[in-house]
Amino acid sequence: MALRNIVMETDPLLRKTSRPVEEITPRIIKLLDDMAETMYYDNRGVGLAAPQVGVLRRVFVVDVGDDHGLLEFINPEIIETEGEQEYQEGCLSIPGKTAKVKRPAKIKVKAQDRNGEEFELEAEGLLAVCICHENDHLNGILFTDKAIDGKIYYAEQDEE
Ligand code: GNR
Ligand code: NI
Repeated sequence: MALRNIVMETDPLLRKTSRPVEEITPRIIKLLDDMAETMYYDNRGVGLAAPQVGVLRRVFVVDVGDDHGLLEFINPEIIETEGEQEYQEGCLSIPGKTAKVKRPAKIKVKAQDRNGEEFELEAEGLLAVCICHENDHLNGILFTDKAIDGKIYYAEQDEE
């Protein structure tokens, strides 16, 4: 495994639409492993999408610290949504900024796992927020685009 560099907000890569994974090659498996390691390296990371490490493929990983543990999504599709919730979001590509964003309260997502098996997952709370946030990355959308009333908060940077 290896850490990958995280692309920052101003990089045009973050505005591109990622392409579906057609075949789960060893390269995609390594991408998933590296993304998990990179996400865990920054202890605030609860998710990471492939374009954030410069790979324009429809892949993301999520771990919100619940009993699901690490979840890997290949070619995800949000197939149902219900209700609304607001959450103060951040992004590893946009350090120091947060904003409140409105997301569905509950979602159902369909995706493939690393074995190519299709699965469905129902999520609510932070897990639903995070899956929506990561899915937006695959479409070149950042949470700052969706900030309620356009309000961006400039958070204190953590000390190293
Ligand atoms: O680390 C992250 N924290 C976070 C907090 C609230 C809502 C969404 C997130 S996702 C973010 C990691 C990231 O940038 N994923 O793309
Ligand atoms: Ni993000």
